[in-house]
Amino acid sequence: MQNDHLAMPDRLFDLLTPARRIAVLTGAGMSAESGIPTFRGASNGLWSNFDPETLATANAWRNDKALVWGWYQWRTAMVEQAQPHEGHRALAELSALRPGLVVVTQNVDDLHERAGCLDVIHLHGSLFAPRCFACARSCPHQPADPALAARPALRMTPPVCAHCGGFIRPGVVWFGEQLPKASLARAVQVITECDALLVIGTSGVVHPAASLPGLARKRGVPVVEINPEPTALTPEVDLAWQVPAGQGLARLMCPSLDSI
Ligand code: BJW
Ligand code: ZN
Repeated sequence: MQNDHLAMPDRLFDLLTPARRIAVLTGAGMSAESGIPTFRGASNGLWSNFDPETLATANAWRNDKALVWGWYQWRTAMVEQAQPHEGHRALAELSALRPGLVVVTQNVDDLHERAGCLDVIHLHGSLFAPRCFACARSCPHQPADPALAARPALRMTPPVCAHCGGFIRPGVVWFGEQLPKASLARAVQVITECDALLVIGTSGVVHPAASLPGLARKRGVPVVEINPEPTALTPEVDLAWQVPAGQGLARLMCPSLDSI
């Protein structure tokens, strides 16, 4: 057998097989193999190269809208040019086999949906749901200029709201902001009722999302982590499979790859 560290642990199969309702919590690492940077990666993580205080808070927006809007347009352009990877597709296949499967994601991209996952809860909003900072009305998403994907620091004036003339902001959840109430409530319900929880590609340091696996653990429900690195959640999970999401999930859906 090649690549032994990628081989699926038998225990993972044993934990997932009897589970009727599988919940999946994903973070930035889920999209890493699609070329989307994570936040806390040591060299190319967004927070290693950009300051969250000046880009991902309501105060940052009040101080310099053009800086913030331009940075999010860069990230939107990157996501629009990215494609879901084999791990996104494997989760969508699993959800077709287990229709109760729900993906709870912290990601603001749409790669789960584009891979075919039908039930996705976005805890931290979406790059594709801009809204007015003043009146909160949603505004239609305009695709970003593809050339922006190569230009992270371009300042851009945000569009204005057709209803009140206020500035349109990215539809994401910044530090210090409340998560969308309905999304968080449903995520809590899904994770409280699941029979198994997969936690994929999150460092587990941002709350309240990082508290969700504890709800499953409290009920004795198996929690499996898929992440090439140990995280803040690793000590609390039943099984930590240290593989990249794409490779791991592809093996989960096609265990015969282990014998290649
Ligand atoms: C791979 C891989 C591969 C790599 N395969 N894996 C309790 C305690 C302490 C603090 C708080 C608390 N409760 C609330 C707070 C404050 C704060 C917080 O948590 N701060 C901590 C950082 C200390 N939380 C908030 O402010 C939240 N709001 C809130 O609590 O409001 C309360 C309130 C109530 C009433 C009124 C008002 C307010 C909001 C949090 C919003 C987070 N926003 C961001 C930005 C979103 C927009 C954007 O995209 O720009 O969300 S921050 C950033 O972190 C982003 C992510 O969703 C989030 C989580 O990061 P994630 O996904 O875990 O990524 P990384 O980079 O950290 O980890 C990647 C992982 O992938 C690593 O483990 C790698 O190993 C792994 N990996 N390659 C699999 N191929
Ligand atoms: Zn408005």
